[in-house]
Amino acid sequence: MKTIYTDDHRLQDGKAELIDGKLQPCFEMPRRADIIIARVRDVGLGEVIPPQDFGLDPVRRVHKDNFVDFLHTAWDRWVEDHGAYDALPLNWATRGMRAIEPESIDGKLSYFSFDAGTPITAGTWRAITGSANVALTGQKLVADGARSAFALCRPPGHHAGTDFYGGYCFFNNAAVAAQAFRDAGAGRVAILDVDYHHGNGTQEIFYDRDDVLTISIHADPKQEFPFFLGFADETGEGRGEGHHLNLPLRWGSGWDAYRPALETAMGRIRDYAPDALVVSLGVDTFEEDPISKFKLKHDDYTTMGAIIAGGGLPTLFVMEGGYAVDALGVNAVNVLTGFEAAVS
Ligand code: 6XA
Ligand code: ZN
Repeated sequence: MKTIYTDDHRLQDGKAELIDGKLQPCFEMPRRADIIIARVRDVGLGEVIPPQDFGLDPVRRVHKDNFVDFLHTAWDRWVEDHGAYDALPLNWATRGMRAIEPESIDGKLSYFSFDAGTPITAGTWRAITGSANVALTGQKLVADGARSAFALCRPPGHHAGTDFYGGYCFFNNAAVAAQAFRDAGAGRVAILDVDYHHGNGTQEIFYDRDDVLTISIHADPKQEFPFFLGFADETGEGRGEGHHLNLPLRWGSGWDAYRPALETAMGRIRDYAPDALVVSLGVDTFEEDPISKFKLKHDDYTTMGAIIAGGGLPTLFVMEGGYAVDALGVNAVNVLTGFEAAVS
């Protein structure tokens, strides 16, 4: 399996996120991808290639123009007003307020974000366009006939919606890739999100569509971030009705609870019979993850890869979360080697 990777991810190097009532060093740090690419090379997973530049058109297929333009200009506008320190929002429009896009940069940060954990930095734009290109390059490999590819995206993407960012995510790399599959002729595409957190952005982007099935296995939103989406009764709307599946699990869940959910997800994917599968690959389900409360172990990721391979589909893996940094390479690459061992 080929891996698509660029050092440009290091340009997203936020100083601090608001978490647990404190401004703390960002969990979503460059070392995450450095550890994963080192493991890819150590195990000899396959060739590591740089991304091609696809421009912004494929990004604009799933994100609104005003959102893309905001991300493009946010850093410069922030620096004009506040100086060269990472940009974080201060407040949000809640019930009873009006979500009208403000003119000032502070207001725009509030309008387009949903948390205070996702700093916009000097290098954010180059990192997020690089990350989207990593996903698109992987998509092209698979569309051109590869059985699988690993898009080592960083920053991650699954929390980003048509016009919002948060949860360390700016552009929804998996959604951009899924749309690119459709635009390259795939009739139906499935997205399986195995990150610990609900893929709220991915769901929002495709919620009224029947050409992209989205499935997310995640911590129950009654307990866990992002809190306000990912409940089991969300099944899609309009044409999308029945094309979205949420499988929330309680804090403390281990492989015994996870495996049946994954089997259910794969069963639904089989019934849908898509032309391609995009896997939002988060490994923050690991027992030692510092911000999560599932209990998966190293070997469970190998089994996960084998189960996903059982779908028999052209498969693009897109990196999402995972913060037990030293174990990240082993866990992420275990999914990929588990997948490869099961297909060959
Ligand atoms: C709150 C938690 C952000 C979760 C990011 C993540 N700062 N999403 O891993 O999948
Ligand atoms: Zn996550």
